[in-house]
Amino acid sequence: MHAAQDAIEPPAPGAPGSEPPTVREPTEPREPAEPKHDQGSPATRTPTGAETSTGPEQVGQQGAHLTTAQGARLRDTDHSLKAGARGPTLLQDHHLREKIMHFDHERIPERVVHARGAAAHGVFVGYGNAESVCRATFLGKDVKTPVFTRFSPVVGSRGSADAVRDTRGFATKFYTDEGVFDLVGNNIPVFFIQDAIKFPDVVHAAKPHPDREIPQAQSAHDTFWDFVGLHTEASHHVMWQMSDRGIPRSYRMMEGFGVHTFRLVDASGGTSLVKFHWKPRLGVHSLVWEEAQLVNGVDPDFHRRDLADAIESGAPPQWELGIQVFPDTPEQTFEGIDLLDPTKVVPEELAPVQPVGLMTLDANPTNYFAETEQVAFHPGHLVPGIDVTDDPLLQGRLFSYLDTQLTRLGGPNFAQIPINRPHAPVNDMLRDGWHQDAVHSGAAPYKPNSLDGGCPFFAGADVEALTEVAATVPEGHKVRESPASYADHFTQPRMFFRSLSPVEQEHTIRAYTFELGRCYEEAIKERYLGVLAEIDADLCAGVARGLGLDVPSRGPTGDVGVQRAQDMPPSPALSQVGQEWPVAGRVVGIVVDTDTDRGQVDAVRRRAIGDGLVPLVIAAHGGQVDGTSVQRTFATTRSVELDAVLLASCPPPAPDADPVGDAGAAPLDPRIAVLLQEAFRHAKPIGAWGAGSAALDAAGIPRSAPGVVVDENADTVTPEVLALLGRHRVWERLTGASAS
Ligand code: HDD
Repeated sequence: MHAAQDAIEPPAPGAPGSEPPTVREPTEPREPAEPKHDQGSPATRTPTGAETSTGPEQVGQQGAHLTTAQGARLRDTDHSLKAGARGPTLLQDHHLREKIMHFDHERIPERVVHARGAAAHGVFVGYGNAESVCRATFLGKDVKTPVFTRFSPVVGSRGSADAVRDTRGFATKFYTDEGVFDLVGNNIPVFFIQDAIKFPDVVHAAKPHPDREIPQAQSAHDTFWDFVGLHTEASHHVMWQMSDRGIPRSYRMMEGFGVHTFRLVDASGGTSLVKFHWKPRLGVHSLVWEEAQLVNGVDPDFHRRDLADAIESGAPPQWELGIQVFPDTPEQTFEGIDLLDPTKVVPEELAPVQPVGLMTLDANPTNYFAETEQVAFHPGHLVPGIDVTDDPLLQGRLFSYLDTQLTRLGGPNFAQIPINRPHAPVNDMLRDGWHQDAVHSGAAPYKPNSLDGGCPFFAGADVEALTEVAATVPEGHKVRESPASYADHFTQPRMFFRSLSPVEQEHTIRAYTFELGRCYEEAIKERYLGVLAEIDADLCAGVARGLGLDVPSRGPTGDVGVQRAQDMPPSPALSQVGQEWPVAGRVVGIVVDTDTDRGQVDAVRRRAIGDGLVPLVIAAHGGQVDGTSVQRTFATTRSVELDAVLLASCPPPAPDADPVGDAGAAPLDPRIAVLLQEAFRHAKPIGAWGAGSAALDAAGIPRSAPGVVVDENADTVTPEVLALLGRHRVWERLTGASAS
């Protein structure tokens, strides 16, 4: 390990910010949600708590009178002004014209990528241990900074589904005392391309086909695989996407990565290179493929709902911000890895991720459009102590994010939209333009001036942002080419695949097989098999078998001059299997009926709530069953919203339903049979006691299977099931041909 990595210490256990807040009892699901606290009187602060000088930003529905936009009171909003009850509508009806005009313009262009998103407010608390490498004050010990984080699939449009196979955005706005810092990352630490000039190309390839605009929100189509087969620098990113990382269980259970290498500057001007990581307290977990497909039908808003419910129920998700620190050498490499190449990771085993602060997301947005839709991130929003590097992907992004907001948010004043307003004082010399909210005083928005007393003044070198670090710019001719080190496209995907557990490898093989299997062009499939052959022979053989094609004998034929794959040691940190994680915020279904022992169910619920879980009682009908409140009925629940199932009964089918299960087994409601079979296939822990055990037999689930816990009493079953939940899934069930 290099000395630069030793520079900071992880926080001591018990240090401020290192403990999760106490989890309150989760609220029971309810529809519709209670009115939000701020649908009342106008506030004088922005949604993130910044003071506003331009009047009320949060306007509720509960004023005494309905008015026009001009404040004129209205007596009717249901009838237009007409010449007689059956006569034509009169142009003079201002309310009609204003109402329709405004409605006609309610939509703004969706983001060209990351159109669909979900976001939350929170706070970041610095541990104070990064001060030796970075002078940004928000990393200081116990410094609290408001944040707003938006998560987003990349490809789908605003109305698409959440659980698609895709990369996820992970963008955080820190409203620091020194100005806004945006960390605009993804849940995958590498990117498709090495140079921003290719971004329009990769997005055109990934988006739906231009003729029929299908498929929506997925990469399983010809243009995507055509592009990535011909641009093999994408191989590493594609490998992550085809792995379980491409279908996260929850935004709360995703890592985040700044992707690029950034430059940190310390108080005396010393610099280091750094990669940013977000580590979720709940661990990194994924859906299984069949589950993801069901989710997209059953609950297309699965991730959005999960984030909002967890926050509302008092289980706010948390992530530690971590950094990998590298010496700022002229070569800008570490252990032979080019730090300016955004298709490469530095394995954590070579450069440990050192935690420098904790983010807690504890408040849902009040208004989706005002906050989640209008938030404008930018990798160039930097504070003193954090600087960019020459990574050509990052350099291009510095242009794109400013530019896109002009169209999306309708002009150059988007920094004045409440969600985007800095908490640090703003004293720019930018003036006028569409949607100018400020009423600037003064006569001389230029410098130097003598008319406004010379104001505003310049900052000292110790607090200025956007510092020009005296990094050496390599001399040479102007060229359109990449450095030789960018030609290694296969070493790291090989390392990634070989770092996965067998069950994760199997999922990855199936994902490639499915996606390529959805392509029509044989040549595209064959070309990509060539890429896989270069990465790993078993991977290639598995996919070729599924496609019914020959294993190619040659490597890729796409990019010219690409290097052969080298062997790197595997990085165990890349696997999601084999660790224990907190279970807070997980959902446990409890199936009850009139024969259920209510005392036992109450005890299970108390235990689950005590551990921060969300127990859902499931019964044949809503309301109450023998005094126990029901949260889901057999008609309104599906297995995919549950992380584990507990059976306190074997509810029989409705009188008019067809019987299911083996002859001789107790009759079971077919919807519960399906729920159990899915939960079993998706390797979820299942527990049963008393009459509940008979439901297992009726659904054809072996009592002796791994992760199936059966006993006479809930007291013994529940702790075992919750312990299994800590491993996320019963991985043993996910091997073999029947695995999902
Ligand atoms: Fe980007 C949005 C992340 C490369 C151009 N990007 C966007 C968002 C995230 C990322 C999380 C959504 C932000 C939000 O929630 O509003 N993008 C990345 C990462 C990249 C990356 C991690 C590579 C490491 N992006 C990238 C390149 C370009 C863009 C190379 C263009 C040259 N990205 C955009 C954009 C978007 C955007 C078109 C769409 C909406 C927006 O910016 O505000 O400008």
